[in-house]
Amino acid sequence: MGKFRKIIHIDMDAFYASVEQRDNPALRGKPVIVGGSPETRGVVSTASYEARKFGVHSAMPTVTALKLCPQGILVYPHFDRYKRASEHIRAIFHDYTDLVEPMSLDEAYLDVTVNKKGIDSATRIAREIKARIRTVTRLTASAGVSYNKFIAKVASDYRKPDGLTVIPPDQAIGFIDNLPIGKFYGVGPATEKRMKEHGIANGADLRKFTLEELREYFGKSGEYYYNIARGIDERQVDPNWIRKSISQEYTYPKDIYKREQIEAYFRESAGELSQSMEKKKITGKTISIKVRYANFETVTRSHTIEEYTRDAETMYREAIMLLKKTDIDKKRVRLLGLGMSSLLDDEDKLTNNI
Ligand code: TTP
Ligand code: MG
Repeated sequence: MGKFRKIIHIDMDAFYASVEQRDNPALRGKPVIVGGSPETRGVVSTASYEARKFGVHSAMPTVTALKLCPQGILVYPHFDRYKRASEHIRAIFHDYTDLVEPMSLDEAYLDVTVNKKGIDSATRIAREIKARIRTVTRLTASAGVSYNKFIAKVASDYRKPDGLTVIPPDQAIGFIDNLPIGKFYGVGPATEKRMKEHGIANGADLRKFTLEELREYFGKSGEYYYNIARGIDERQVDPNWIRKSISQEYTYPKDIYKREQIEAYFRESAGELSQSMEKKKITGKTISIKVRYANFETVTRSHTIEEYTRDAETMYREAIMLLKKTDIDKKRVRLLGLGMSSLLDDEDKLTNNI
């Protein structure tokens, strides 16, 4: 066995929309928008590739999507169908290895370094899996093959739909160097903006910064960015991994003290966290805030509410209440953070009818 692991990342193409097109031939080749009703401020879950050409994308309000693409066909989600397709693809993965870490209904990491079929080539396994997914579900998937999770994930997104991208260890740095920073897994729109402020447009730019600099700019994520710029990601494929919390934080270039500035942070952050939870299909009951004062003293405050939620307004309101239990009126602040825990998967909600 070589010294490198063999990791595959599989991600279904326009998943919900493809299931809808599969099950209703009248939708094939058409701009399909899967999402909630515009009347109830619903958002887009996903859109078919035909609809994406108009700029429609996940998490966008359905109202906006229908303005961009008036001929778009709005379909309400059929979670039972997505769940069934998901069970089918997971069964296929387990024919090759039990080291499967599902990230959502349509996405998983596989470690096939050692596999049940004794196949040496991870590329061949990826090809077989894609073919079997197509036969069993009549849907297409894209796959990335590499020696760690980060590169496999980015590779699966590289050529969509129906893509297969293989990045061997000796090509990793070249691949990362040319990768736009917004495509890095773990770099959302807010981080992308800040990266660009530091002159970081791609992987090559990111690698110019020291660990200390990246820690200073991005807090605890700094080390992650430092490593991935070098093609290093030791995270294991863990079949038992369950998310226990979700959070984000921001270190200010200069300490802040104005209440409006602090409230503005929580307003924006609640919106981003809400989107991120929508994407991950989770809700939570415990809202936490984190405040680091200029002297590095750090406090966290949390409150558990009655109902599971990912509503931005609710999280914002709770955060503002929690601020009363801090010294923001007396001390300058260098970092703010917002998080949710006591999480629930929409899938559980679905099956348990909570
Ligand atoms: P993704 O894999 O992110 O998107 P996708 O499969 O629709 O398209 P792509 O070809 O780019 O992979 O998400 C999988 C499914 O999860 C998606 O079909 C619908 C759902 N989802 C939401 O409900 N809300 C969201 O914000 C996102 C991103 C996904
Ligand atoms: Mg997908």
